[in-house]
Amino acid sequence: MSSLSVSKWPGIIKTYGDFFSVSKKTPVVTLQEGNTPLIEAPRLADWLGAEVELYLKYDGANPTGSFKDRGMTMAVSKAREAGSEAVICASTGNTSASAAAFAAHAGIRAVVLIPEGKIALGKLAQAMIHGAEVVQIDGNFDEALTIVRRLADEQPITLVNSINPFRIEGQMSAAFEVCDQLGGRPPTYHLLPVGNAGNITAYWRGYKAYREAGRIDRLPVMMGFQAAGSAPIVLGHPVAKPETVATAIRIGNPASWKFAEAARDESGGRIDMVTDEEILAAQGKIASLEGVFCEPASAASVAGLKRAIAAGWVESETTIVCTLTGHGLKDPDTAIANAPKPSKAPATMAGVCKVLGL
Ligand code: AN7
Repeated sequence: MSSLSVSKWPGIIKTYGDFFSVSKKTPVVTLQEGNTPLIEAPRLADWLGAEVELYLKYDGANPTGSFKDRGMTMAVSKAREAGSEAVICASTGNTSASAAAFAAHAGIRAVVLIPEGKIALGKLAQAMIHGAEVVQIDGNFDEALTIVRRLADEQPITLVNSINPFRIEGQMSAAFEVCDQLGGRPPTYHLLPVGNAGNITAYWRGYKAYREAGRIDRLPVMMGFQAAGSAPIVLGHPVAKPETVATAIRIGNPASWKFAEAARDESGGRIDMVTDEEILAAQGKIASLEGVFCEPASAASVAGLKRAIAAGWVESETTIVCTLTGHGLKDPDTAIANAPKPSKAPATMAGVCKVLGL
């Protein structure tokens, strides 16, 4: 028997390739993304006042700290297969961090357009250190996306936003993992944040593909949550100037709008919104009750669950999965601004004891 108790996880393409548009010829560019924790969260369920089996799918544990790596391994591998030497994206931060990392790993050029001033510090640091050409535009995500779509049409450069179908394919892997980790069944309800709406589209396609393949025998109810200041799907019209503390989902005209509505309608689910206050409260509770640090946008799933429970949209004695899409360290500024401040003490044991009430 080997003395090793762990094996090398080869990434999502090698693991779930049967479900993707890849062949033996596809040069797989992987950072061993996927295989992220599915963490039971009983203390959080108590806080929510729900008699349910609650799990957190912690996709912040991916190599660049967000779920985007699942789609990016596919997008960059397929770009390499097609002979592309450059990728481009617009991003609220995580897509650019992931594109920059995978492009670096593949040895190709990455160009990223980000909204000026509204990108979390960690994400900007990632795009910069991986050597992407970072352009901050004097506008928001939706405007950046319009520019890169046109650029990719006219220049020999591959668009790696979630309009790229390979991105959505790769992101289906999160649904596969959830089913596998639950022992071959889907949750009753799956909740997640919605920004450009690619991820809810991917999860729904993933669950349907897994049922078709006979790996599960039913489908979950999908629930997506936008931030109240950036809730075009809920309002039924684009939002010209989206605002929210959850900068990752500060998107006013989602590219996969129609697919998100299809996921909602086909699954008998909902797309609703949560306020910044609810998002930050949920982020704090996930961190302090379960030891899981996610970024504000991710907490929209748990804030959404709180709403759903209050509204009577979820039955008890069910299995619920909330996806935490990004790591909390992405946005340290928001965490520090909303958490209790450190106490100050003199550099003596007596001084420290006094502060601690010991
Ligand atoms: C942490 O990086 O759109 O609904 O440009 O970073 O699939 O867009 C990020 C989106 C949720 C929303 N949580 O997912 C980008 C970007 C986090 C995110 C979303 C994003 P989609």
